[in-house]
Amino acid sequence: MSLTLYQHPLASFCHKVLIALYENGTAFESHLVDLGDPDARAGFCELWPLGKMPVLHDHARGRTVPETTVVIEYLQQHYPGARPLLPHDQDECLDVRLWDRFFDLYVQAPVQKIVIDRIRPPASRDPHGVAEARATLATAYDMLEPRLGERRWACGEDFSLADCAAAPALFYAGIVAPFPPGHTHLAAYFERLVARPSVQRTLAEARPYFSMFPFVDAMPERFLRGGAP
Ligand SMILES: N[C@@H](CCC(=O)N[C@@H](CS)C(=O)NCC(=O)O)C(=O)O
Repeated sequence: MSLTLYQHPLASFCHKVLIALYENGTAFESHLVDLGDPDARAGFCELWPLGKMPVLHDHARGRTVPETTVVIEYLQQHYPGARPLLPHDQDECLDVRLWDRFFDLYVQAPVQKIVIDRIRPPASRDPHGVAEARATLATAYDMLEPRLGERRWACGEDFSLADCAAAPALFYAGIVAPFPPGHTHLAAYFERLVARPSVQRTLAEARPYFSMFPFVDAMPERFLRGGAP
């Protein structure tokens, strides 16, 4: 097996790459990284000293590839499947990259801020930073609502890199900050995402670990239970 993905099934950025792999049926070996284990963390940091998951290692080409967006572009270049996740047209590609950045930076990042704050000792919590993160999420939801009224997927009719980023970002965002009731297009897009087989498979693999999620108390029963979305 040429490709090894260093990942953890609960981690949202790992979901982004898993969805891309499953969309194209790309063969890979999974190496579960427990960053709570000091030896496992030290070993993983030898691959990528920043210690951020996932990281792809390609044995055939002798390359270690960190950063989810780069990993997915790498897969498309060197292990293309039937379903390209970046368009060939360069202008369309810019749009896909923009919305990929949007979901990573303005949905996933605020969610991480809110989640990490919950597990900090009370004295080191950051209420101001959490309020800023919640405001960013609210703006992101407002930006997505009209856009998703006009498109099936984040950038049009084709499922893309941007949707790989959107699925885990909105999955965890919707738990820590539920979509406002009037955001029907956003809610409908989320349902399309979770109905996608690649996303269902990723969530099914995460399910045994959901009890470790700091906001598990707010997770909808249907995700805890599994089965049809
Ligand atoms: N920009 C990175 C973000 C990766 C990231 O934040 N991964 C999280 C898991 S969802 C992580 O490894 N966190 C561990 C830590 O910060 O110690 C990417 O796109 O790969």
